[in-house]
Amino acid sequence: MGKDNVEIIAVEATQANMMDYEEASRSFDWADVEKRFSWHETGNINLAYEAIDRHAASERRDHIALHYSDPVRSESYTFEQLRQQSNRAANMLRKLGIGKGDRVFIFMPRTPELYFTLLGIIKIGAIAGPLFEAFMETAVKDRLADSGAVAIITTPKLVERVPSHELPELQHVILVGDEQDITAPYIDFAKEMQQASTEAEIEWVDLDDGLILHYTSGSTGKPKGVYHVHRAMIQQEYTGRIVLDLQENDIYWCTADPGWVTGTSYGIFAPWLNGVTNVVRGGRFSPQDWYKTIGRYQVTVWYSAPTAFRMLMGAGDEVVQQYDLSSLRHVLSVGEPLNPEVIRWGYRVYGQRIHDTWWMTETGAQLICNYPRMDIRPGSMGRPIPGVEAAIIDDAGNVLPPLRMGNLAIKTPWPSMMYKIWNNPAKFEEYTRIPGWYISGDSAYMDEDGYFWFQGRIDDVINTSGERVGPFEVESKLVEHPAVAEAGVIGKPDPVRGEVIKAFISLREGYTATEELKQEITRFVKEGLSAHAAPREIEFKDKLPKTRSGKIMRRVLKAWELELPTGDLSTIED
Ligand code: 6R9
Repeated sequence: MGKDNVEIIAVEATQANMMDYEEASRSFDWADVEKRFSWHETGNINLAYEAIDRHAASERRDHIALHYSDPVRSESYTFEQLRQQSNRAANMLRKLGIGKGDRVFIFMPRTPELYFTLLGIIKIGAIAGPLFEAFMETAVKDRLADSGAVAIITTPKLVERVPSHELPELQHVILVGDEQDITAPYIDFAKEMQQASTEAEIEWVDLDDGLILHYTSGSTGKPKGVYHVHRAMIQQEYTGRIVLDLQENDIYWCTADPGWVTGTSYGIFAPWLNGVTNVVRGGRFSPQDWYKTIGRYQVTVWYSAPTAFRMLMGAGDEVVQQYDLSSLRHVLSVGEPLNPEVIRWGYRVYGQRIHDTWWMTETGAQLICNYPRMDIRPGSMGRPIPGVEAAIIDDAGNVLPPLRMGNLAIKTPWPSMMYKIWNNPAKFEEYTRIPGWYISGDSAYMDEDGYFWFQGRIDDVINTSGERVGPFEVESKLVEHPAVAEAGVIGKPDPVRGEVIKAFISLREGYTATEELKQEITRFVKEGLSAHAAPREIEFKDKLPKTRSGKIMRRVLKAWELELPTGDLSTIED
């Protein structure tokens, strides 16, 4: 069977594979996974201990835990070295009086210091809040204010975007950078780390104690703080084994930034809970550097996102041939629909099936996946992993038969499910409004063999390059601009980014629609919120379609954009 024939991926299904899956699902018990953790014996619970210290106390002590590189730095750390560095970070934070349950944010580029700090936060039982380096002032402020963060670790450059004077609860600002750039009241990370002991007591916690807060976007309101607890480690370890297929000598590379849940659950926790070497690459995306990274470290398992694969595909087959990718044995994707075209391309040029996985910030770990021994149906997200039950349900909570489209729902609970939304119990209830089910907000259908097929978001959340952007957050920023009267923001389909942000804007009296004004407004969002939230396209309108209650009807804007029928307009203003 030649690899040029793409349909092989879909028709390789054998009865044996199917039975393997059925069998695993039948005999599955989360209690068996729990037995793999040291707390099962000792009763002492802390994710950072399981991820680092446990290995440092074993024969894997001197095994490489982290290979880090960016255009200027290149460093490697063993599990024992990570144990020591994260202890230093824990001591540094404790010295400031930070402890269990405190929210501590990290706002810096991907460097080893980020990883030491995140582990240190977890070791003292505090709650880590990772932020994308790309966030501008409003985005940073909203998240710190909502969470009541007491400390932030950032850099001399990025600290300009931390409005301390508007954040009364923020007591400590720690800077990672050159000493001469750091003056009081800022704390010098390097100096504190150097003085701190490499030994630290770990704060033992309960499985339901706070671990991490990931802010993510919904269709209304400000971004919400998705609160995860230490229990999540059970599913992160498990999916690391059965979905990522991590084995003792693997060299694993997850390309995600820890500002995104993929960059923590699978860029930190899953590999280290499994004691596996983790590759982190700082700096910007470039096909050449990415392929070089695979060759240089001999990466075996690679987890990335559709946008990245599409950009790699765009860079062409010739580039691939210039690098050694022969070490790869398992490739996975998450974040948005993985185009069949990309799967075919990956199979042809990498000789690898790209395994799609579906999950969300709120779910904490993978739920519906193509795992190693499963046959891939290009375009499908895969099947629920053993231990997880998924269904398509209607709005009343009835389970729909195969091939009917509806709400993608997961039977509650599972170990890594979010514990709550910070400060916002009402939001949490929206997800669990149907008893026994978690409503994802995605629509999908299931085929007759139990494969799930993603159809879209039920709400207006935009997915651009795999990042969730709430239209409301962008609209709010847009109307802050003096020229903007009203703004409606939608995701417009895009071949590379999945969706791009398009803004419909009505102008205030006295402003004229010009190309310069478009550019100025775009810059305004870029500098005020973040580059990825800035509209790629702006269209000026005299008036925007609104409901009687004054809500901008994004669905109508979308219909305009796609030249589709506008549907039921009974609630439109006039
Ligand atoms: C991990 C992560 C979650 C939303 C989710 C869905 C979309 C994620 C997908 C996918 C199609 C996949 N999504 N994986 N859509 N196929 N394999 O991405 O978390 O940033 O919270 O996004 O992303 O719409 O609801 P998050």
